[in-house]
Amino acid sequence: RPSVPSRIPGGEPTIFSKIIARSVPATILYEDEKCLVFRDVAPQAPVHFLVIPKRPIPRISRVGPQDTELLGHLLVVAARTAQAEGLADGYRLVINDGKHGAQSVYHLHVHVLGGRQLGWPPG
Ligand code: D5M
Repeated sequence: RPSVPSRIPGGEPTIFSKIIARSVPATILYEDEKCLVFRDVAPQAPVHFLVIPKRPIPRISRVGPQDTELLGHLLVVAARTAQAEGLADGYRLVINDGKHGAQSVYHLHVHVLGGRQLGWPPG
């Protein structure tokens, strides 16, 4: 069958599945049974890492009530890792969704950006 490009919304697998499987390298900051945290390969701030569920939910607009606990866990891990990264002056969490949100990898991920003064509003 034809291969499914990872950029197709809902298509699998993405590059993040390969990072979870360790077939693509990444700088991993934290891992547990439900999630993985690694540095963004194209950092937009001095500290920029991603928190992803191991289960490949494609995007935030596809979540349901069954995902409530997992989504809470991702945010708690994001905050704990931000603290471990020394972001005591604050930071920003971002979830891009779909075309207008400029999502490029269709495996849900929380961006954590910090280490400099961020602007508002985002572009
Ligand atoms: O963000 C997707 C993010 O994923 C973007 O900031 C680059 C990052 N990325 C893409 N490939 C890799 C690898 N291989 N390692 C680490 N980070 C990666 P989005 O919100 O979908 O636009």
